[in-house]
Amino acid sequence: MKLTLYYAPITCSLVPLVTLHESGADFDVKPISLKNKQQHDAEYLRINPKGKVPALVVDGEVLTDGKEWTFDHWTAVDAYLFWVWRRFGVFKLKIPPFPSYADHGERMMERDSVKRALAFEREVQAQAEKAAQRIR
Ligand SMILES: N[C@@H](CCC(=O)N[C@@H](CS)C(=O)NCC(=O)O)C(=O)O
Repeated sequence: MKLTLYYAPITCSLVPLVTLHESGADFDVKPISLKNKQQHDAEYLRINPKGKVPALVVDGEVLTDGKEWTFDHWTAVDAYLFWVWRRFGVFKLKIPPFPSYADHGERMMERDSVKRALAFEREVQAQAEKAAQRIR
């Protein structure tokens, strides 16, 4: 089975990226830079005419909505919770006073899948920054 995930940093596409790492599947990731408006490129619109991430291509078939992911119950929900928790930090919002939610976020940060996804996110952001500097 060939899996290709179209992913953009900071977005909800972190959810399938973590989930794919958790599943242990072999997959490719194609970075899409929202900053550089790559989601509107003709090449990407052929994959996802909505111009949104994520898109997961499974043996040529494109899945574009969270409800269609086929993995087990736990991982996607945990990854979603983590993504929401992380945005409080990324956008410097007031963190809700739910200690167990914060604990969950800290535990997720320790997971190998999350570490790999976030390291990849940093790489993609650095590449997009370099590309943006070349355009300026
Ligand atoms: N679950 C929906 C929503 C996806 C969505 O809203 N993605 C955002 C990132 S979290 C996006 O691609 N935004 C870029 C844009 O709207 O130009 C889907 O899969 O189609």
